Amino acid sequence: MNLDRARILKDGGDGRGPVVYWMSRDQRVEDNWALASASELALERRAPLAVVFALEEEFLGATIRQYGFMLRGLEMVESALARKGIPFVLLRGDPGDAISRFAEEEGVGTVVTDFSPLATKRSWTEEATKRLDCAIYEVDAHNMVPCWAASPKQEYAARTFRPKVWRILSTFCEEVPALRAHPHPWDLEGGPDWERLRREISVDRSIPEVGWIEPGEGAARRALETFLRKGLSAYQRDRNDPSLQGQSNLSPYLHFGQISASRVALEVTRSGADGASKAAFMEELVVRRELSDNFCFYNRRYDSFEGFPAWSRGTLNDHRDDPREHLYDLPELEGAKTHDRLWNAAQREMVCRGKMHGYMRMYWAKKILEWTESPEEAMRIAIHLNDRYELDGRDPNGYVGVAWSIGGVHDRAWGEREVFGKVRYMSLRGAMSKFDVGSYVEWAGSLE
Ligand code: FAD
Ligand code: FO1
Repeated sequence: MNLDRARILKDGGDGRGPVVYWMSRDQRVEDNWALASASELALERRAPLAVVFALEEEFLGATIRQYGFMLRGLEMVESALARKGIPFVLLRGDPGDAISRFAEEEGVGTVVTDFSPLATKRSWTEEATKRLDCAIYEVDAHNMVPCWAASPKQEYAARTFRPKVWRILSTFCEEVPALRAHPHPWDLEGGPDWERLRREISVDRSIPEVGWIEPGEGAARRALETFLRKGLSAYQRDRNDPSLQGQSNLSPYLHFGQISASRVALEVTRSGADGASKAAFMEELVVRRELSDNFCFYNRRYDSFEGFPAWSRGTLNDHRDDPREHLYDLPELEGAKTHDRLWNAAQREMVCRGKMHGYMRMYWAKKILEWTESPEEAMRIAIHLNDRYELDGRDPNGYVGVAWSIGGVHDRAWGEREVFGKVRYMSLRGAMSKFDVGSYVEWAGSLE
């Protein structure tokens, strides 16, 4: 592994004792640099190895829809690890605290964890780092180019980030070695009773799980294969048409780390699909996705008005008191009760399927700015709904997508108009000129 992929958070103890991979963002066994490095360290030291997941039952507005998807995926992680002789432990409670206690009780020698730029995971990791006596390493197992190596600062736009990432991408794109069976046993208490856990956890159950997408590492690989076979060649043409199924649907898997972005990139590059479509897909997967991590890593206000660039704060302030033709509150928006049938259809798609089409996400968030009292209120509502309903929500891509739509993050100034100021506007008429709005609305109306 390229050593820039890992950071030492704390050097501590004599290194003796079992090795733990504290899994959080990268919930998979294959293609996982954090797990691979924990395994290599444990083999080198002839020490036992375990994977520990700390379950926090109130994570950024997630409901049983997302917890169900995640826990079913983790159940498969446990089985795959068992085949390699590696125990999987699920702890409950505040993750920073739970990991520290576990490490102390079990005499752990080293903890390896994965990386997320979001405040919640950062605070868990800080807490654990403060309390642990042993060493703790952080491995960016999510990004193709580790976030800290891609750029040392917040980037203005895709155009400034793109050349930096592409320049060093090849130095990080190696195959992760297949996980080896672990010969040093660790007799830990058996894994959870999954059925019972799903019944028992105290999470919001008002938003149901969805049936159209199967969770887990195996399902993620099958979804990728299907996309390579049937979708990729038309990606360039169809991806921005919500009345077609032109996207890969990989975002729920990528969000929960059930598939690695590097694996997706590798298979896309190797495929014989149309070159323009491959390039368009790689731009989203490599540049746009990793740019979101860059923003959240270097901008602590990634989910608020204060995180917007100065030009957009200025222009939105200038238009703060502009009259709004329509004003809706959260229940009206949540219930898809606006005057705009296209917006209502997108809201229904998210509520019923847990995944809104990418083109509609931009339109949806921009209309929330247009129809609420302030950009702060628009941010709050858009993030609340995105995190509550989307399978792939609670993700840097979500915070940046909302901030791009409402606050011009990574975008440029456009012609000035009411409410939006110089932030890019999107209209129903524009949508109607791009795709068959009627067919999308009809389809969304048929969803249950
Ligand atoms: P595909 O088009 O098949 O793309 C493949 C992958 O590329 C995606 O899975 C994603 O990882 C990446 N990607 C594609 N578009 C973008 C983009 N605009 N920015 C960053 N990465 C991208 N994405 C999320 O993963 N989670 C979210 O919560 C989320 N919320 C969004 C909210 C708004 C308001 C907006 C404008 C965008 C949001 N996006 C979010 C980005 C994008 O819409 C989704 O990643 C995409 O629609 C997911 O579907 P897919 O996997 O089928 O995409
Ligand atoms: N990670 C954890 O370590 N523990 C959790 O309990 C947990 C819950 C969770 C619920 C919804 C969701 O979308 C993600 C969740 N994650 C959890 C994963 C993770 O921390 C995030 O994906 C990253 O922080 C996003 O960058």
